[in-house]
Amino acid sequence: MKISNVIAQEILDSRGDPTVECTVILENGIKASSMVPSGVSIGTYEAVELRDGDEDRYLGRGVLKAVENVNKKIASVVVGMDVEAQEEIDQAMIALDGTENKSNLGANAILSVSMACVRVAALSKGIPMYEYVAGMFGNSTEEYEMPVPMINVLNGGKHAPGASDIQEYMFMPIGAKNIEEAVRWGSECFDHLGYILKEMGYRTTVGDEGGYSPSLGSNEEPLELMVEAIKKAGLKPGKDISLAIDAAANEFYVDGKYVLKAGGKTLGREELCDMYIKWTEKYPLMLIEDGFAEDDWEGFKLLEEKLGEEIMNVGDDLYVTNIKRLEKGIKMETTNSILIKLNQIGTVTETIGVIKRAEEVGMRSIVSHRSGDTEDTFIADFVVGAGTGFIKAGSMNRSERVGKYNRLVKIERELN
Ligand code: 2PG
Ligand code: MG
Repeated sequence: MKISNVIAQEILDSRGDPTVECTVILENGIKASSMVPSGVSIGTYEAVELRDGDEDRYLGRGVLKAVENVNKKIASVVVGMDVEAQEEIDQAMIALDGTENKSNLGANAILSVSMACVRVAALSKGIPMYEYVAGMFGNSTEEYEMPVPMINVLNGGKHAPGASDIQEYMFMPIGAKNIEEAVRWGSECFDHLGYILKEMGYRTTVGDEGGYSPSLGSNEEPLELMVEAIKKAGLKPGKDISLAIDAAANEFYVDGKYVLKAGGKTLGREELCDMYIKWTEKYPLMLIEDGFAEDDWEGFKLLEEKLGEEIMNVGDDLYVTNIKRLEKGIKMETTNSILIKLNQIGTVTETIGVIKRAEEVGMRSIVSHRSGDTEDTFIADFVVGAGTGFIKAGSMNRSERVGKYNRLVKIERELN
């Protein structure tokens, strides 16, 4: 079915910052929309999110230029194209942009169209989006793998200034029999963690991704409290629920050193690695994301050599869902896993390419939200269709996070 129009508009994300929503309309009259998320701990090598820079509106964070780029420039090339020709559509937008990092049209402009095409194509075919995505990957549409969620219950770093240096502490309900149970366990443990913090006299206000943001004065204590919360919920740490962190170490990397405010330590690459090793020995920590800064390939490699057999060593800002950076990581054997964010690269086609390449070499992919997200549940359907087995979608709190979990539970029920 041919695209008859694409219309973008400026809306707000979960931080109240402007972002792009695009509606794609087909010749049969069917239409669907998608909303682009936005990060705050952004990797240097991410595709460019176009902002107006006009200080009179939203402190310069408006996206009217990106909106106009969709409505005028992108519309002029994609209108008339077959909506199922995702690769052609994405390639046409990449060519129109003409830059390496999509700084001309904006990755936010391009991705809004790319995502909306997927959604409207599925709708037009009368199938669920996850099934359509499975088809794009060449995956089975008979059997689906539901993902293990990474539930971010303690926020720090740029997502909660004043809390821990480590940006995210997550529950991974690896022992749950299905996504419904995983979500229930996550919610129960999140509540228990809240009661524990309250009893200790800490604040239980939440950060950008819906996790608590206490000032504990230590980066290790959160792990201890999480284990306690798992036990309080009547579950077994390491068997039912394991732990994960996203250090987002870029954010505390200063002049070649890792500067941890909580605890007042400045660590070199080896010392930081030793800290992670110690944590994996003491706690059921099964995943470390961005343990090192985005250009500290040697740091990731060191962790991979020491712990690659035991834990998921994940690159996020390291790879920025970019095939070139992934290839470098594959060559260097830097990590065993990669975080996937559609807006880091800017098209669905390129995202699929990165996931497929990772799969080829036995690396695991985790489909992820951004800290500034929206009510769009695109990644829930996307991860089920992609079948990567892992999703990172925030806490059991704040609707832009819980919405993704609700959608996953509904998909599971539908499949059963
Ligand atoms: C991350 C993300 C999402 P942000 O670092 O993994 O949790 O944060 O969207 O701010 O980059
Ligand atoms: Mg990250």
